[in-house]
Amino acid sequence: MSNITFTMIKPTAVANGHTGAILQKINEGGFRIVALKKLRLSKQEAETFYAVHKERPFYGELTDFMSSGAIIAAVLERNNAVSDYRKLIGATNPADAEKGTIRNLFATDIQANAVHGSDSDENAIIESNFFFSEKERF
Ligand code: 3AN
Repeated sequence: MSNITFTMIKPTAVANGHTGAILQKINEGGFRIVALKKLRLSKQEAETFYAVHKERPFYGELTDFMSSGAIIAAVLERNNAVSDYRKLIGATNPADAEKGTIRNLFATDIQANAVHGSDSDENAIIESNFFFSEKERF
């Protein structure tokens, strides 16, 4: 049980002006922001980040989408960070996401589902390292 997770606020949620509200939900959920930045992924960086989904039918669309505009990347700290953050964001498909979760409030569809959240402690570390050096964490 690690105490960090990695999140991205996805391009549509950033473009629709939901960054502040999502960061507020993260704060209210008891997560401490260890690192934070706004950037745009290249198609190639999106492909590397989502390499585990390479064989899935939506891989091309997903990596187009994730490189289509600015995102917010962050490392979050809290006890039981990975599973408690996934509770806070709700199900992958916003139609199934519980009321009050980030995806229920801010997602438009299964692809533009507002935020990413790591699915394991191991991936939280790999994903955090993909975006942030030690000097960018506090
Ligand atoms: P989660 O983000 O909840 O861990 P994953 O890992 O299954 O879900 O999927 C990664 C990302 O791929 C999702 N956040 C979503 O943007 C996209 N995705 C997942 N399933 C689909 C699908 N059926 N059609 C289009 N995009 C999808």
